[in-house]
Amino acid sequence: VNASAAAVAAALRDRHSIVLTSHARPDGDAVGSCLALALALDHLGKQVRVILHDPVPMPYRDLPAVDRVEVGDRLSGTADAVVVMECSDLDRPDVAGLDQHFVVNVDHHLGNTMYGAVNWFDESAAACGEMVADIIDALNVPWTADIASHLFLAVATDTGGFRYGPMTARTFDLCRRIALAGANPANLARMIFDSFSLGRVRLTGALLNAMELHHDSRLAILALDDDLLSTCGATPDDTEGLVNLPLGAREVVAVALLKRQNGNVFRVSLRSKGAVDVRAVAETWDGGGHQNAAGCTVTGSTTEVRDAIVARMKQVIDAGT
Ligand SMILES: [Mn+2]
Repeated sequence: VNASAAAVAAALRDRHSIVLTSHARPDGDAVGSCLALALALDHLGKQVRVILHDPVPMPYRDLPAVDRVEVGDRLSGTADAVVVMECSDLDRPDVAGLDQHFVVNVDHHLGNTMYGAVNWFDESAAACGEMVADIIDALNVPWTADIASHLFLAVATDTGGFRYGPMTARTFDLCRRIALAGANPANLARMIFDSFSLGRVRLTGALLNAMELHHDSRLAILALDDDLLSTCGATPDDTEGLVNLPLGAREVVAVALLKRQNGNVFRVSLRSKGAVDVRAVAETWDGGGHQNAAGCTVTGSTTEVRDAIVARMKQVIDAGT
C-alpha cells in the first residue's frame, strides 16, 4: 500500500531515535532531503542521525548542518526507525543493517520496490525534497531558513536548475515558501551550481573541445580517461554531471560519455532530450535508468565501444524524433 505524508509523520511522531539515509554517492536531493528532515526532527526533540555511504559533494558542503552527516557503510547501534529517502530499493544506500530496523521508504523514482514497513512513493514529485516538505508540514514543524535552504538544494538540483522533471505548481509553491522562510535563493544557487574546482572547469573545456558529433550533430560523444583527469588537475568527483553539457546545444538531442575504467572496460553515461529513450540503449548492455538518463558498462577497444554506442544511439534518436 502506498502511504502519505501524514502516515510517515505519524510513524515518526511515535518513535524517538531516528536514522536518516539516502543513496550512495549522494546528490543534492539526497543531501537536502536528509538534512531538511533531520533539522525538522531536531525541533521535535528526536534523537536524529544522518548516515550516508559517501561524503557530501564539495559544492554542497557550505550548506547548514552538513557536518552532522556520518559517512559509513554499516548502521551500528539501535534505532526506532530508519527513513530511507530517494532509494528505489534497500541496496541503494549501500549501508549494512538497515533491514534490521523499522524502515520508512520515501521516494519519487519509478520502480520503487516498496521495501519499507511504511512506503510513500510519489513519482509526481520533482524532488524527494517536495515530499519531505509535506512530511515536515504534517509534523507541524515551522520552516527555518536552514530547513528551507536544504529543501531548495533538493529541488534546484533534481530539476537541473529548473530545467527538467515533473515540475508543477507544487514545485513553485515550495519555492515561494522557501523564500518566505528566509532562505536566500541567489546565494544558494551560486553555492550549489558555481563552486566547482578549477580542475573541473578545465576538464569541462578539454572534454567539450574533443567532443565528437554524429548523425547531423544530433548525437554528441564525450570521452574521458585518467590521463585527461590528471592533465586538467581534476578528480573523478569532478566528472559528475558533465555528460549533460552537450545538451546545451539546440541541435544535440542525445549524449554518450565514455569513461575508461581500466583496460577495455568503459562506464557509459547516456542523456537525452524528450522522447529519445536512452534507457533502451543502456539495456542493450544490461544497464538501466530512465528515458532521459541511463548508464551501462561496455567492454571493448575505444573504437569498438564508440562505434557500438553510436550505432545504437542513432536507432533511438530516429525512433524518438
Ligand atoms: Mn531525487
